Amino acid sequence: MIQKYQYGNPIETEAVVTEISLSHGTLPFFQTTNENRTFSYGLSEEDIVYGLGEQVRGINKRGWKYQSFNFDNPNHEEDTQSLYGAHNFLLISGKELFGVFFDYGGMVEFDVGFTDHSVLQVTLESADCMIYMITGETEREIVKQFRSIIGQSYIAPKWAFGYGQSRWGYRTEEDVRAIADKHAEYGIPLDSIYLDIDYMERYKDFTVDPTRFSDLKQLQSDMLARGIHLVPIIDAGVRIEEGYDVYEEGVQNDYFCKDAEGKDFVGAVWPGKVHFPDFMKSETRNWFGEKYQILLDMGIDGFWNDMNEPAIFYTEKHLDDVMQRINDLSQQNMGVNEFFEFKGLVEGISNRREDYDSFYHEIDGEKVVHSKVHNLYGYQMTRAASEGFDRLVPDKRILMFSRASYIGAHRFGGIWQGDNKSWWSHLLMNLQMLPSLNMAGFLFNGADTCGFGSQTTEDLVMRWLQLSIFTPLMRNHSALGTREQELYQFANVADTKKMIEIRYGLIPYIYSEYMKAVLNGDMMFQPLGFVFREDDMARNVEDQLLLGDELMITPIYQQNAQGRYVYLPEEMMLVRMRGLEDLETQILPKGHHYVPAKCNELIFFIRNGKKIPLVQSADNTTSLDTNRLCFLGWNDATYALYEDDGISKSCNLEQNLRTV
Ligand code: MIG
Repeated sequence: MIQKYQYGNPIETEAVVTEISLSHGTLPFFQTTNENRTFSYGLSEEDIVYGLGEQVRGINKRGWKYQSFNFDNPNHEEDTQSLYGAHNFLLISGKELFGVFFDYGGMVEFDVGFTDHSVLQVTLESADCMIYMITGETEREIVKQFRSIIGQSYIAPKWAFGYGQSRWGYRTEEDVRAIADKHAEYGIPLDSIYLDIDYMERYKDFTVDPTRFSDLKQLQSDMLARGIHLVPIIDAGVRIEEGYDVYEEGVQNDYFCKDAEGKDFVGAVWPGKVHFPDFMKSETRNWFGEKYQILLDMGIDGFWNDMNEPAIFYTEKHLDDVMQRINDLSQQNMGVNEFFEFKGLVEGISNRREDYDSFYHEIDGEKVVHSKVHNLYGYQMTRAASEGFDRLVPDKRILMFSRASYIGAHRFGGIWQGDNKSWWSHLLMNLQMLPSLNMAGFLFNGADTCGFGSQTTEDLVMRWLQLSIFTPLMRNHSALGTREQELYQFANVADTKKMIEIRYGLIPYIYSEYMKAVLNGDMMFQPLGFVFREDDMARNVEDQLLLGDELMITPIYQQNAQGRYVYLPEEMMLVRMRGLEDLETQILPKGHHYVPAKCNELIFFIRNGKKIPLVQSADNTTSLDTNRLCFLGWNDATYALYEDDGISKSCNLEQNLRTV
């Protein structure tokens, strides 16, 4: 059952697409205080709090405080409170069982038993929101109800399930060709190469640098002939430059966000000074969406939208103030206090709350300060792109994923988990975010595998691949200046290559599970407690997940570990794989086990009485021979395989399912 409650005058987010009539009684479970801004729920000892989508910490969110306020934080750690997305859905399971969605585009604070371990407290910045309360028999069923009101998740093209290679630092056409050649030389399957900001001319959206990429159309067509798709980045900010059509059209037609005086707001990001498109306006969305045509016409069929929290390096006004103050300080004999003031001034220059309070959107003719709808910005940018694709290429799926997001954006694109680090803790966090992202509708997702910032290591590369093998997006991406981490940069390339081959062998299964989850409004990755509901041991597992109804994944996330402890809530089949044809299986009883797994060995489990399909690997997804299926698991089992052409938009579950 779903009940909808209204407080104050909420700004429409369009997260929910189903008409639901308002309930007028009091909100169940919660105490409402602080003039309807704070909602408190008394947690019992056994309660688990799931949800919050893209957030730090565990599958069970209890014991920390979180903030929904989309934030560019490439240095996030355990004590971080907000990341790139805002997904205000919680599912409480214990004494009571219910899901709750705080539909609110501004800042929300979730104190999940941080101040008091027995109190969950949600505080909104203003008392204007819609709250959806969902009750049901099981966790999975509650999620399905929620998903049914927020609309069907985005469907990525099948080629996007292939391996992708990316790095901030590929600067030229020659760089791109070399990446493709190297993968071919080593026989590493590859479906995509990502173009980061350096393909653009002075970081201007929808331009291509003519000297470094003299003919992108030709490059894309050469790459496609080898089964490789180029995926360029698009940033939120539009460079201020006379003669640049996107800038000039935006100014002429009032497509940009305004400052307090009504002038186009100026911030600074990669291109230098920029204006931010007002994606809250449908005119702006229509216009920006059609700009992708320039790249679509070159044969490009995939994009990633970046910097759309939006990230702001600095604003002119604040920079002036900072410079002024630093100037004053430098005139004095700087003591320790002045030194720390100076340090703080410089460190605090980017992504400032005051800057988000200083510009405006136009929503239904009204001027609305950005911070009130901050969390919707990346969502509406992704929507602009997706609706543009619907008009420009109505019959073809285009790959689209975004960095910033809000619930609702899942209908228009996928997401990646933002800038992580080449840290073992971030490998575990990658796993822990998967179910909460699925609850919020984000099925096409993945993290920068092997880690974005910081220096990766050969063993981290291997272990991280052993998780990414299972996620829809499998993209190796790293930051400028970090250790190069294409697989052939390491001595263990023969082993990592085998992991990529296993990925390709699993694609029919991964794709099928993804599509079933999309079309059934279901989860692809579930916490163990969603299925083994009466098993307290299973309910507390933080480092294993169920994939579909067939698998339990158990990646290794500690350096030098030669295996790991695994909890089996039922008898299962252990699979240990060094390559597609180099594997052993063993049936293990319910209970705790230590499972050895050397660095080059992938381990996972097949659930009792189930099987999964496997195929031979290939150079890319287009050359996969999906007619010759092999199976892994219980011989007498059947599997419902979803298959389609992977590119057209109409996807019918019944027609495309077959029992194998
Ligand atoms: O300020 O485009 O998250 O994936 O490589 C950094 C450069 C901007 C952030 C993205 C990252 C990308 C990088 N971008």
